[in-house]
Amino acid sequence: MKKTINRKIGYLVLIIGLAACSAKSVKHSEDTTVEEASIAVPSFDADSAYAYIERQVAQGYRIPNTPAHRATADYLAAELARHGASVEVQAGTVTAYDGTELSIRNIIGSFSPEKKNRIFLFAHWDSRPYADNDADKSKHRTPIAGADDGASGVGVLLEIARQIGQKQPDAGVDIAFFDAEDYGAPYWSRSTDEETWALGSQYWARQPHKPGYRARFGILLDMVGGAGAQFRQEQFSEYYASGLVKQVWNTAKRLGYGHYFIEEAGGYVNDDHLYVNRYGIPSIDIIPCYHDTESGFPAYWHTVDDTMKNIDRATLKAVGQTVLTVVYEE
Ligand code: AHN
Ligand code: ZN
Repeated sequence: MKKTINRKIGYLVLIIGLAACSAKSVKHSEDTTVEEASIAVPSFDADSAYAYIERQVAQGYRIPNTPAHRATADYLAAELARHGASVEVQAGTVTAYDGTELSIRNIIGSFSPEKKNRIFLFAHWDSRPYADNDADKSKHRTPIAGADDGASGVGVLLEIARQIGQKQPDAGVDIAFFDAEDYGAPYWSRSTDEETWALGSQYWARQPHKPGYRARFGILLDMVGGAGAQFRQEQFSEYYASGLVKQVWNTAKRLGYGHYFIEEAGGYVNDDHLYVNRYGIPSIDIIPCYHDTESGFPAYWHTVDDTMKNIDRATLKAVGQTVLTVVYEE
């Protein structure tokens, strides 16, 4: 009996081993067995990502022109550098929907900057100054903690940076934390101008951190930590980078995360990836999309309930392991 079980486990290990190598061995059929072993994908540590999210939320509201915002920028730049990235902090001024001049910082960490084959990973790091989707109208001018909306994408990318620091993938990777994504016009401003959102990535697209910067593709992580999140296929992503949408959703399915990455169309979301796409890097947005909430986003979106209590390590693992796998298989 025991022998049978052992043999079964043995076969299981063999099958998993073959499955793990199959993608790469097709692409590089001339590679030796030794080189194939080097493509093993690191294990994404969801506890680490969770701690990175907690750390950002503990810093306070990451709203441009505030001390907590400046302190967070310093922390994020230092953390990328600690993991071995060459860091550029792009400081600038943009004009908000109400005419306020915002001091912003886009933070970009580059791994293996000499490599031509590059992947661009990004998230916004600011948090919204208004809980203008809260059921309680008296909260609409209160800032949100932005545990999911902002901090989650950055937390996953910091953990990916930590993994890359320990073991370089074949591709060069650039990780950008964009500022002022979430300072868009609230309803009381009477502006419906979509361009009041994503000010940091718009700034970067006009003036990239390196002139003529190129990457093969980009992946945006936005609100990737909510318990039971469902990532449907966002439609600007489908328009600009349908092959990458398939690659990411197939990778998730292969890893057993098909219940997070649903193969259905989501809505069109005006987000940082739109400006990276217009700049010329085909990019997708991993973002929850629902048909049963008014906003199409999770119920706590832009409310005072966007706190750590919604953040689930299992979701962070699903997203982090999927993106890490895509990165290491390129
Ligand atoms: C708008 O609501 C216009 N865009 C959604 C992008 C977003 C906001 N992501 C996080 N917060
Ligand atoms: Zn937001």
